[in-house]
Amino acid sequence: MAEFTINPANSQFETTNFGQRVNNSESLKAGLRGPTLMEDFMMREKIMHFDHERIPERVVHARGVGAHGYFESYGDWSNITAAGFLNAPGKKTPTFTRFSTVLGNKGSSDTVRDDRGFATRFYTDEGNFDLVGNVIPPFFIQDAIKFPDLIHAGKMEPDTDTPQAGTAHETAYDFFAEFPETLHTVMWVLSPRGIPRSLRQVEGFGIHTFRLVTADGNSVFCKFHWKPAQGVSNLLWDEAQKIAGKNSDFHRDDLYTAINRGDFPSWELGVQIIPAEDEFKYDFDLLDPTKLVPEDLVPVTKLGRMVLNRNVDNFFSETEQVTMHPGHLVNGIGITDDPLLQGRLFSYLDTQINRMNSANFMQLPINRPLNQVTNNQRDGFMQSNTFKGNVAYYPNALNGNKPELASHADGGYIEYPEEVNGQKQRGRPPSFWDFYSQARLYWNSLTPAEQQQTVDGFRFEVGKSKSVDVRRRFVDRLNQIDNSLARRVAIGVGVPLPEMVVENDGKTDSHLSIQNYPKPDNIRTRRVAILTAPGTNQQEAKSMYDYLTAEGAYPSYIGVHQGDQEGLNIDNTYVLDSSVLYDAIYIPGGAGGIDFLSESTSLFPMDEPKAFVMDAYRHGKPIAASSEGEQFFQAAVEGMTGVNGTDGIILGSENNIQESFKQALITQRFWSRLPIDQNI
Ligand code: HDE
Repeated sequence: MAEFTINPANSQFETTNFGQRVNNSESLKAGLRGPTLMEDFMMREKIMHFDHERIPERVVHARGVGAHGYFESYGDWSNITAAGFLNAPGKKTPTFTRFSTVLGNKGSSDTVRDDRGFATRFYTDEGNFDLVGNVIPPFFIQDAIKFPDLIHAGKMEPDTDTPQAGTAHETAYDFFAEFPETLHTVMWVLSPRGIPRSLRQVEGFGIHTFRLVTADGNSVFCKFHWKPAQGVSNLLWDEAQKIAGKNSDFHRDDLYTAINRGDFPSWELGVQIIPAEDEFKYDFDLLDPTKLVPEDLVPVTKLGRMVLNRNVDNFFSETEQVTMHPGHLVNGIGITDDPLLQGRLFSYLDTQINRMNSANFMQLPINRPLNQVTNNQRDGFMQSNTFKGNVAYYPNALNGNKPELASHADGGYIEYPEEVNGQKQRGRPPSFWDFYSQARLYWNSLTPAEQQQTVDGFRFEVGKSKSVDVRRRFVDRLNQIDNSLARRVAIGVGVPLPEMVVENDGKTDSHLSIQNYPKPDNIRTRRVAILTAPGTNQQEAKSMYDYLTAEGAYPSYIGVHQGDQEGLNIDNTYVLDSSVLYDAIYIPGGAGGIDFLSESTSLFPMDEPKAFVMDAYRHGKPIAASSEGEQFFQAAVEGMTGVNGTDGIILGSENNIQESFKQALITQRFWSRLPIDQNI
């Protein structure tokens, strides 16, 4: 993007768009107190441009954050694909990744409950390959023609334009209850997967079954996966809701900060490879996007690794103007007859022409491929190329038939010669008609604590429906998945407890739980609040701060006021910050601090330091306390009900708690502290 990059700091004079240097702080008037003159070209141009600054936001996935990076292939994968970016060990390809929520408008909060987009563009030598995926492996619907219905039901209700950014309302659950193929994905969104702790700690999925095709034309089916080196983690709903108010840019800030500090997040790109002869081997259809391929059945082969190492310079030019498209394919990667994918191939270009207001948006720096684009497409709004000569057609003798048509040998795209035969008809194959088995597989694969989070999620979301009929119909659908799940939700949303109609087959997959997901061996980027006040034991506070910093964590002192507080330089205060914005807390000793914190002060909301500790405790976060800090911890949590035990609570003297605190930070959350209401 270099030749289009402008650094205003290096530009001496302001000019108009046609290059005239100007002084445009005041408009041109007839007399200093007189009317503004129409002839003021500086004012007209400046205001006109401002009036046109906005473009339509994406109709879905409007809110996002992007970052540049690179992909590095682990090997030569030409045995399964002709894709050049995968054909040599160590081969590097630049990438751009955009994460997004789905339903909320551009200005909504990051931590809403939702699926999320995970879209990556590979700027390969052979053109752009866009892997436009999500963070949840199945999708809600089987056929693209239902997408407008799904989104109309899930987005704000049209009469009031509420609620913002989430499915916790009547029309969503009315639709889900009426259209049960949605249930598997609804289960995922309502589980902890729907509220990630960080966009660095999500998996990514291509969802559809794609094809990999070799240079010889051999093909296998594949599912794409992104596996985060940072592990997978989520928020609790109480945290997510509070964060939405405290910092609606929580996920964006988290990504920008980690990259700015050199803690580059990375993901391994993997594929589940399914040989052509196994197409009909499973009890689900590979073309049905509401199903995943359990990793216990088909393991993921890791092809390479992506590192995000550069933040955008300009949100609009890059993140907002990037136009990802599942139809941007490179040689060696092909599509299947998945009816959702087929419809997507139409939708993206169509919506982008609307949003970008010109057919030439692929010429923008963030969109154009690294290799040269040569074809006979011409003109259109904002054409920025100057094409020489009089030939814009093929075949042509005048230009010696240039640009030529590329054969496979020349690197031309290899279409897999799939046989197609059938009667024209609407409908879906019988192999698409099972809506409950994988929803059950997912439910069964969650740990008891994750199941509780999911039940709580349903109680909240379904409970937001004013219509008792919608709540009852939805609970009846859940009952097709699992009776205990349905009963636990039913009691919360005030509908009759359903009798069992299907036996749970007990099937599980060992790769679906977050709690059991492999953890990184370090605490890099973990945010830790060190609670201080006048009288805090400086030595203890500083020692923990230095230890955590050396381990790569991000500690912050929380103080009573900003600036110098008895030698500690305080950035964050009990007014600015809350426990929900941190992964863990530490309470150093110091008698003065304890006394001070136990009194109310107008410098922070009443009992805020105690609320810090109480929230961290009931959210299952690691808490360390030393010396008198331990007494403050006990005083804060005394009398709390429902929270269980001391897992992840590290009390003791200054030095012997540091290593245990580190181990607790690796665990990240102590689910055992959270209550469970299993037997209803
Ligand atoms: Fe999208 N989707 N989608 N989608 N989608 C868009 O394209 C659409 C689907 C996904 O960061 C839109 O440029 C249809 C599945 C992501 O720029 C639009 C269907 C998956 C992004 C569109 C689907 C996705 C989009 C809106 C059903 C996961 C954001 C703006 C057939 C595999 C990309 C735009 C970015 C964006 C249509 C289903 C992921 C309207 C019709 C399944 C990550 O074209």
